[in-house]
Amino acid sequence: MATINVAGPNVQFTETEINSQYVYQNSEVTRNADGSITVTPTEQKLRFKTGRKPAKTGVMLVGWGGNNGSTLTAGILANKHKYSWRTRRGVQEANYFGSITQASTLRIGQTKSLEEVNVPLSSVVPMVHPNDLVLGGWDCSGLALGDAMRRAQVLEVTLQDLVYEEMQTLKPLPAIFDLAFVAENQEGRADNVIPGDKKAAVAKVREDIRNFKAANGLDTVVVLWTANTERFCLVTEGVHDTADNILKAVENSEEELSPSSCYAVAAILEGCSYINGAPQNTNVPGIVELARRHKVFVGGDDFKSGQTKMKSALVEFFVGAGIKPECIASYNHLGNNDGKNLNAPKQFRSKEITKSNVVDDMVASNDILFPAGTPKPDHCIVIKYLPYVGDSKRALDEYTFSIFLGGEQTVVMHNTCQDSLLATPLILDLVILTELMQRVSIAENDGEFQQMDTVLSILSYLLKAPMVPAGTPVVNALNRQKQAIENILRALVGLPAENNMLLEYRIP
Ligand code: NAI
Ligand code: DG6
Repeated sequence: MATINVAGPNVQFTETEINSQYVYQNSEVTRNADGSITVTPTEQKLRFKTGRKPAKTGVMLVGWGGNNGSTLTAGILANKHKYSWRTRRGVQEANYFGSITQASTLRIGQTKSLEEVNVPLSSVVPMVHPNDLVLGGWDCSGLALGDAMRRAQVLEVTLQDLVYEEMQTLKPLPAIFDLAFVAENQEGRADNVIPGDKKAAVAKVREDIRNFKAANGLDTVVVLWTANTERFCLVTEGVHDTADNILKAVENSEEELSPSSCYAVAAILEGCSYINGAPQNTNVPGIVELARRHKVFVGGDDFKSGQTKMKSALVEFFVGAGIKPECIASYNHLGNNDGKNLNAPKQFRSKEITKSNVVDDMVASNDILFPAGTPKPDHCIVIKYLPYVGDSKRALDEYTFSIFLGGEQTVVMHNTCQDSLLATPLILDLVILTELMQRVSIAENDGEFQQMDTVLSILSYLLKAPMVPAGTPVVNALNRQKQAIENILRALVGLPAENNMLLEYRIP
């Protein structure tokens, strides 16, 4: 994808870098003792430096043989080979629908004759193309990827047949596995496990990353958890609280150190960013400190694919419209292995947590609808495992709102889709944006360039319970999250944030 050219004094393109100067305009607010509010506009001079050449990037998936992992692999092969396949509706061609970097556009401006111009998100600054990603990873089930794809029952059979042979050559590496963290019903799947204790397993995974990088001549590897949802680990002082204690916990093969945290430690020690696509609390404070020490990114938690994405758009919209959400009932049933694992109470609880907190910032943003001390909306999450429907997840949502003068509005939504076909494009975006941010550095005034914060909160749009740097607000509102991505991309090439004032159309 060709990138756009930006002219003007705020950006310089060298052969290897894009250097931009950006005035970050913001507002500082003081709450006064008498209850009034004083707002002071602020300006901060920033400089961004972006490497122009995307790194040769590898992705190591934890849970490679699962529905998401096998679907992602097949999807990349289908696109790379430009496959098309017959379906009952006609011939289908490979695409990357559902990925914001590959299939969404942003308004870059208008021509002199006031024609609005939209460009692909991926054309603002150079990004890795998904077809160029090298995939690898681990799974506690040793099935080769072709058979894993068939087991998943996600893709059209005609597409499966096209990619099967190539996928059969791909085999997941043995996993760090501990049945104490996933549902007992997963035991039968675990035939590909690293023997020995957690210390030995972390060392083996580190070696796997080094081998993968060398064998494929990669510049960088992103490690991403798309394995089963674990129960939350019991965060304990002396074990999970600092980088040194986490390293000690690995050394001691600590029982309460989850497999997902073990992969995180291995990734970070190998200089790889680590993203958690499931709900559990993998990135405990000690992991974040370790990542900061090694100057890599961590992100999470839990892909935001369907019901929650709709919720974080809808509630933002209704609260913004001055309509008060009173009650949200969210029901799901599904029949894939994710549903089977979530059938166990502790693993369901992890998912319930990430699905539950997604309206908090929107409720807190409006004290006309929600005066201090009044209850938040009733909000209930139900997930049921019904094997027959497989990967075709059904989500039913009922929203009840208070409207003008005590009136009531009820909105009901029914969403049916292949769960993994919504989730896998998010994996691409998470990796592509992470690789991009690895090439970006930022400086204040004449200060030194540094990396963005270790906790990569720009990924929030893609995740249900976004991790943010300690002490900073969590934004769940979907539009705000998308705007953050788009405006940061614009800043990288010296363009002002999109303000949608459209004064050029309004001034006579
Ligand atoms: P899946 O159950 O098909 O795949 C998970 C894979 O992880 C399995 O192949 C399993 O053998 C493997 N595994 C389990 N423990 C492991 C370990 N310790 N090390 C290596 N591999 C391990 O699940 P699916 O549908 O691919 O989802 C993956 C994760 O993503 C789940 O945690 C799910 O909750 C989460 N998620 C999925 C979404 C979706 O729409 N598919 C959306 C949001 C989150
Ligand atoms: C049922 O809720 C199973 C889950 O794994 C979800 O399918 C997944 O977390 C996606 O959730 P959402 O809320 O983004 O559709």
